[in-house]
This record gives sequence, structure tokens and C-alpha cells, in this order.
Amino acid sequence: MTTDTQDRETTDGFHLVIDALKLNDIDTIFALPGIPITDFLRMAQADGLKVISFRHEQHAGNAAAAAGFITGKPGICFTVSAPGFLNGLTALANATTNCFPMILISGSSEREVVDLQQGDYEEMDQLAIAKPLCKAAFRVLHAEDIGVGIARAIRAAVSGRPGGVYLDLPAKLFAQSMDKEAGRKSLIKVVDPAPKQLPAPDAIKRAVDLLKGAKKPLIILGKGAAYAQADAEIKSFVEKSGIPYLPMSMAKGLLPDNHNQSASAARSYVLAEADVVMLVGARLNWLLSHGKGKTWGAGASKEAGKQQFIQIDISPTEADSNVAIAAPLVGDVGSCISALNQAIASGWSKPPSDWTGAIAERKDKNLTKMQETLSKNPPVMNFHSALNVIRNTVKDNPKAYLVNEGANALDFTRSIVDMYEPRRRLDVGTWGIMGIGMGFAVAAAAVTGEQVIAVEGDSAFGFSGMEVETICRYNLPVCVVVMNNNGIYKGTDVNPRGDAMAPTQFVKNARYDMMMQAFGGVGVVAKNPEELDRALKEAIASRKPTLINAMIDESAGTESGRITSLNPAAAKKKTA
Ligand code: ADP
Ligand code: TPW
Ligand code: MG
Repeated sequence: MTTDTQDRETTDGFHLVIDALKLNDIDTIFALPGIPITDFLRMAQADGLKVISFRHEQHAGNAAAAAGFITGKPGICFTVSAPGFLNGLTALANATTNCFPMILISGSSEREVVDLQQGDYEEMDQLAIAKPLCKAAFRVLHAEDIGVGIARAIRAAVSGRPGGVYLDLPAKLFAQSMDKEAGRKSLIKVVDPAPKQLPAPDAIKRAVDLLKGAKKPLIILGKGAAYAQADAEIKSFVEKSGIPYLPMSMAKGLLPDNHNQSASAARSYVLAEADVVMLVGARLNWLLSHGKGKTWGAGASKEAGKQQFIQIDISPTEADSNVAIAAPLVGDVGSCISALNQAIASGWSKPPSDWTGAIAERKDKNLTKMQETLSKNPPVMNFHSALNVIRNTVKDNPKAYLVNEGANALDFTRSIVDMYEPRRRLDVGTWGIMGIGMGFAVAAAAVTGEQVIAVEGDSAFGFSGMEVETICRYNLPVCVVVMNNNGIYKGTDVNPRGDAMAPTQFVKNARYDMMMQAFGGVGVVAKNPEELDRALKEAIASRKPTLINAMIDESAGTESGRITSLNPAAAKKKTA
């Protein structure tokens, strides 16, 4: 191994990449070693970068994406060629889909050999494969271009709509040497990587006029609003305007979920009834029924509701992607909301009280009903009785990060567990993807030092479960709670032939807790809310890597959680 053999006069590709990252305030790298990046990672660590080494590239990539969302700086993931690159690609595509800034940097094989398809070690035209799955893709062939390559990757990741960027670094590049001073001069410190984008004054006026005329206005906060780190401006706008709001999943906590203007507990009512809806960093995609159908008070599923929309988005092409947007506001959330705050500083009247009153009435009813359900303590623990404990735990530890994936384990947690601080909820996002769990958990703990609670379906956990070793190795304050219902959605499926288990079933009463014990962490079985509560309290007090195997009634879930209707068989039933 050669960690630092350069003499005083020359530098090399390894060090130029490290120096370029450090120059741009990158302090953490998520990675999985192997040719050609093993030495690079050793040198990066020796030079003071925090290197978090994973067991599978997908989780290193997911960690980079989560770090990007939390910090607003691009998360960096390093992978080896072909198979390592492909393993990281899912995370890159997912980051792009979710508008999280990350850079997947992959070593690659010799260009000359790859391009002639002569069968190099781990041969693959990675740049071509990455391109359609990310925002931008670059390759650096010469050491003197490393500074430009890193600078372009950073700008592409965080400017405008954030997303995933691919940077291809062929093996040969790392060993190239060049004059040290010339190398230093070739590096670029990116100035203003995510420039503010101010909305046009006439666009602000159009939006405010529309809002002023509304009888039943509603604000929907999306994860773009959370990402924007304009927390105080947003809070001030919501409170000054008096408009009820709905947070999308990862915008929970931007304002505390127990805020009196939150309409979460009256979601179906406000979506169907609102007349003017202001979207803030939220797309009208499937998660909002595309702005159409029953959800929005329209008849047929393809029919748009009667709502008029204002949409704040940094992407100028987002408006009208599903239904007409009456007042698009193109700009960054901070600038747009601050302009709106000025515009409503005088002559603003709060929404009619029959609207806010009707919402409050429904909220009260639903919250009372929810409280009744939560306080039941059935003989076999179910999602509600378990999540009631987690709900109280998060209330007591509002700064903790909550990672969440699964189907029922996701949907019930989202609706039951209130969040109190911005960007503390990290979940399956726009794709509803399984496998983000441990990568997101490692990132949140490593980047912020805060306690992480990962509420995981037993299936969901399996996608990244091996990373409990990573959690133990770095001794991270992560408490994984596996909602163990013996399977995907339920553990009660039956194979009519009886010769094997059904495709959605797992080994009954599996001891996931022993996986954590295997690496020196704490593993606990919790069969009732008291045991779960005790284990959570101990995990948080000790900050030790912990896995709580929460045994959940295997019949408690529903097929696909809340999205049963998306199953093709459901559509067939409807048309039959
Ligand atoms: P959710 O799933 O929470 O509804 P989406 O991921 O669908 O949120 O939407 C996020 C939107 O936020 C994207 O359209 C993206 O362009 C936008 N966005 C991201 N960052 C910013 C920002 N700083 N300012 C304005 N819009 C942003
Ligand atoms: C990459 C499909 C959606 S939800 C889920 C799967 C496999 C697991 C649900 O079971 P779990 O939760 O986690 O035990 P619960 O509480 O309902 O029992 N592959 C990928 N992404 C997705 N979304 C799937 C498969 C899926
Ligand atoms: Mg399950």
C-alpha cells in the first residue's frame, strides 16, 4: 500500500480529488472499497475526510442521498467499477427522483479497452449507463481537469432542482501526477453553488391575488420546502396568513405536527374542499392523486378538481405537469416565501372562520378517535399499540431522526408519529422504495450525531439489514425497530398448494435482534408496549446500536398498506 508517497514537487489524481472535495467543504464520504478506489479511501481518511465504509454500495449511495437532503451539500458516494457502480446506481436514480443532491463517483476501467470491448477487468461503459438516471454525468480523463470535474458535479447536484450526479474517474486518473502548484491552481472552490432564484414580482402578485380571493385556501408543504432550509420564513408565512396546511411525508416537522393550523387529521376533507391550493416544493404526482379524482372532490378519476393551484417550485417546467397551475411561482422556496411574506404584510385578512372552523371540528373528531385507538392495549401488540410508544418517544426526543420504510409499517408510522423539527423524517420518498433504511440511518447519525430511530417493516429491513454491522462498527446512535409481522403486509398468507410458504411470508418469529447482537450491539425482543418502551428508553439513554424486534400481530396489516388500490387486481375488480 502507498498512502502518501508523493514528493514535495508533484501531486497526483488521488490527492487532487481529495483536495478538490475538501476545498468545497465536503467532509464525509460514503463508500465501498476495492480496485481502483481502495488506496484513494485510505488517503482520504489519512487526509482528514470522514470515510464511512459500507457492506453494499446501494446503502452507501442512499446514505449520500440522505446526507444531501439533510445538509443541502451534495452527499458523496464512492464505488468500484461495473458491479459496484451498478449497485450504487439505484441510489443515484432514487436521489434524482427525490431531488436529493448527491454525487456518485465511481472508478472505472481503462477507456481504450472498454471502448473496444476487449474484456477489461470490470468492463462497462458506466457514463452511458448513468446518464439517463441522473441529472448530469461527467468523466475526467486528465489530472488537471479534476478541479473542473468536481466543481461541475457540485453545481449540477445542488443548483436549480437538486438531484444525483455521476462522476466517472477511470483507474488511470488516480495515479497520474502533475506539478503540485499547477495542481493546486487547477482546483475550483465553487462560489454560490445553489444560487437563489428570485420569483418575478408579477408572478408574486398573481399568486397573492388568487390567495386573497380564496374562501377555502390550503397550503401543501413538500420535501422541497423542507430541503430549502427556509424554516423561519415558512413558519412566518403560514402563521401570518392563517391558512391551514398539510405536510407531505418528509415535510412533517417543518412546522410541528401538533400546530393548530395543521390539517393532517382532516386530510381528505381539506383536499376535496379547498378552492385555492398553494403547493410549496411538492409535486402533483401520484402521492397527491395527480390533482384529480375523488381525492380532490372531482367525479371521475381522470377529472381535475375545481381547485386553483399556486405552485412554488425551482423547476420552471414542473407547473402544468398534471393539472393546470393558475399561478406558478418559479424560484427557490426561501425567496418566494419571503416575497409572499412582504406581499401579505399589510391588507391581509385571514381565511374565513367557517373554513377553519369546519377543519377544526373534523380534526377534533379524528384526533379523539385516533387517541382511543392508540390507547387500546390488545393482548397481541399491533401497529397502533407499538406506534403509540414510538409516538411518545419522538415527542420526548424531538431532535431524533426518524427513518421509516415498509408498507403498513410506513403508513401507520406516518400518520401516528408526530414530528416536531424540520427534516427529521426520512422515508421511502417519491418511489416508495424499500431499502433506504440503514443507509439513511447511518447518514443521519454520522452527519448530525443525533439519535436515529428507524421504524422498519420486517421486509423493508431485509433490504439493508447487513448494514447493522456498519452501525455497530462506527458505534452509531441508531435504534432500529423492526415491526415484525412475519412477512410482507401480513404473515398470514396461504399457499393453496401447501408445499411451500406463500411469497409474502417469512420465517415466523425471526430473531432480527440477534443480527445486531452478532456485531456487538444490543438486541431486544419486545412483545408488548411496555417492553418496547423500556428498550427504546435504554437505547436512547445509552446511544448504543440497538435493534428492537417488535412482535406485531401478523394479521394486523393490509395488502400494500394504504395503496391497495394500485394493485392491478384491484383495477380488474373495479372494471368487472
Ligand atoms: P413531496 O414528495 O414531499 O410532495 P416532491 O419531491 O414531489 O415533494 O417535490 C419536491 C419539489 O421541490 C420538486 O419539484 C423540486 O423541484 C422542488 N424543490 C426542491 N428544492 C427546492 C427549492 N430550494 N426551492 C423550490 N423548489 C424546490
Ligand atoms: C425496491 C415492493 C412495497 S412495501 C414492501 C415491498 C416488498 C414490503 C412490505 O412489507 P414490510 O411492511 O416491510 O414487512 P408491513 O408492515 O406492511 O409488513 N422492492 C423495492 N421497493 C418496493 N417498494 C417493493 C419491492 C414493496
Ligand atoms: Mg411486515
